[in-house]
Amino acid sequence: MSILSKNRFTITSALPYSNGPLHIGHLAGAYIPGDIFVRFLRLKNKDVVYVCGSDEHGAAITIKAKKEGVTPKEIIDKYNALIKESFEEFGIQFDIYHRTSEQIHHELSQEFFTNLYEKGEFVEKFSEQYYDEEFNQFLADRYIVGTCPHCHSEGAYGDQCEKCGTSLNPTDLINPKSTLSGKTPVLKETKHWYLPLDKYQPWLENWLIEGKKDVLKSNVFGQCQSWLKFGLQPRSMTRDLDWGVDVPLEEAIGKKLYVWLDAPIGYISATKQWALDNRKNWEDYWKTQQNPEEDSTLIHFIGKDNIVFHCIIFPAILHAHGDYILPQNVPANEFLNLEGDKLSTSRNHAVWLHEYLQEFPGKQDELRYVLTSILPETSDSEFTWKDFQARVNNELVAILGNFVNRVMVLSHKYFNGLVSIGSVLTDHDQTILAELEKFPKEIEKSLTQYRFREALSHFMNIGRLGNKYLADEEPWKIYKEDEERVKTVLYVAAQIVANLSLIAQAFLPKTADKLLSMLNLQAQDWNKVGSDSLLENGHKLGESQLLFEKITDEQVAFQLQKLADAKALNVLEATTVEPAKPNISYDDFLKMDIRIGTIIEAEKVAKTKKLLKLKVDTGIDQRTIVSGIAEFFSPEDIVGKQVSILVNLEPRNIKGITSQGMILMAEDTDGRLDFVNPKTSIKEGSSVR
Ligand code: B3M
Ligand code: ZN
Repeated sequence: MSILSKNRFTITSALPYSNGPLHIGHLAGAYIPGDIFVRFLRLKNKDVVYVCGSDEHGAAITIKAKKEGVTPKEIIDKYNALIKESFEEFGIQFDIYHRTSEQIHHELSQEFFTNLYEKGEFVEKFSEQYYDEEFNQFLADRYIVGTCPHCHSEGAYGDQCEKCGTSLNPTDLINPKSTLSGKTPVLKETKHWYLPLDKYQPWLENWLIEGKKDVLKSNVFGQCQSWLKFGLQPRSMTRDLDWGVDVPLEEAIGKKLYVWLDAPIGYISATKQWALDNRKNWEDYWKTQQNPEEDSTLIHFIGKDNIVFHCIIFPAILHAHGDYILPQNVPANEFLNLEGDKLSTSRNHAVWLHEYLQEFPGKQDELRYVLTSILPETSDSEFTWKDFQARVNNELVAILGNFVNRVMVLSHKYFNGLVSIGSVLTDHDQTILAELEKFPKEIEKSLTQYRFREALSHFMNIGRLGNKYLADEEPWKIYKEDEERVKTVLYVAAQIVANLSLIAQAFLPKTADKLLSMLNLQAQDWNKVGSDSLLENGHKLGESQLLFEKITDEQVAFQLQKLADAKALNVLEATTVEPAKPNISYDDFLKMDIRIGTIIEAEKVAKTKKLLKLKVDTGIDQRTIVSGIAEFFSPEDIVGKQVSILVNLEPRNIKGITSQGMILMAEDTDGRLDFVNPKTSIKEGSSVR
């Protein structure tokens, strides 16, 4: 059954963290698809609310604040404003762009927590959490990085590996490190409230795997399937953090809700605020209705790294709460790459929207068009500036712009902008109009299956149809001998332009406005699309306007240079030696007991890539030390080697092994390691000062 049999829709696009500006990857992931879909639904006269807002909690914000040396509040205010403006500029038509720092959101999030708490849904657990002893604080997921236990890539976060998408708990990480001090964190006991995802597994299997196998896109379904196959684990819904929504419990003073508990509730609180502002009832858009037929259809537009949260965790929360509708679909996109490399905020390898707006003023639709043409709908895709130029010049300018321009110019030149039917329609005219009539259905079909690239190419094919029609008829050649025929040709051509203007409302809002004003036509809904008489006989066209301009080679070169400069800066930064740390006293130095010892045994630590378990003769004793050097040294090569050892470092538990001390290593900026050791053999136990 087509989704269009439904009347009411609740559409969301992922709430961006307000810790940085937006880039093209954001647009291509969750916003352009969501916006096109919503525009289409509105053209179909559906009752739609489209919500979004800034995600202003979690470590993403506090880490950024720490980096910039300002308060989290300053960070969220700054980026919320910037992000909101970018969305407006690109015509992303949210009904509300809200913020999770608003009171109404805190209250609703706490209501969810309390509801689940009172029903006894949470499992309370004392657990050991990573704690940074240097910074005296518990470490939130994003403050811990390490090796992913699934794909073994480096730099996985405590809650998720961005390489393979697996959702993780911090203790799953191999060789965890605090991002605050760079040190290995210690485990310390704390109490938290867990959502028993394992308990909901059977329900999820039924609802998601059984119920949605023909609904979800294959990339989304595949991910869900593999998580469920792996087996869901309880997940803590609270955190030891100082920024976020307070846990509404006496005994949890100082703790906050997990950001992935409160963030999706942000969709609901945004709707609540919008309803208050617009005399609507928010429950119509979120609660189950007496008659299930009247339930709103909930659709989440997101990027692939958010799939687990929208397909598994949030639905489980809504289900546990009860009375709420569940997502009908989650058409997540894969990732967009840029010039052969992953988009990266930290490496500044990106096309920032606020910069694009300055460098290409008024050209929002050009970017919308190109991004829509290459959306990573089923697999990762690639943006290059050359391709951007080619698509703008060869498609927007040469096909759409050229066709519209010829119709406008000729109509004004020959008939003063009057559209009139002239003589009778020929067979050719009839065929063209019949073809025109087929497009809306095709586009509708693509859009309802979230195939936006395909939908856009149908749209452009209407422009191609128009151009071919003019090329076949050559009205400029027959004007002298058969003016009436030229009238008819331009009448047919103008109907094609009129159709383009209505369909453009879904994809290219600025272009649609220009076209409508050029045609002197009112905006109209999707029922009118496909019609062969959008412009009446005798209609007067408006003024012609420039639709698109060519992107020049200089513009492309400038953008490529910008990316190259960013890359060069990164290389420079990466090879720059770290500045010295603050001075310490001589006494501080003397606290470290460093000795020369000899490695007498060495073996790999099972299931890790980096760790070796060493037995070392320190002169004082023979002890076990776990060292992260396996990528550079094999066990057989280092037995018998003399090394420097910090012998009075507190013992630490690494992968279930008690490590008593640390082997001192030299590490260069590329992360290469070597021992700090004497040139000649020195007696074990000799001290290093
Ligand atoms: N802020 C994560 C992200 O931008 C997060 C999305 C929340 S959606 C409820 O990837
Ligand atoms: Zn991984």
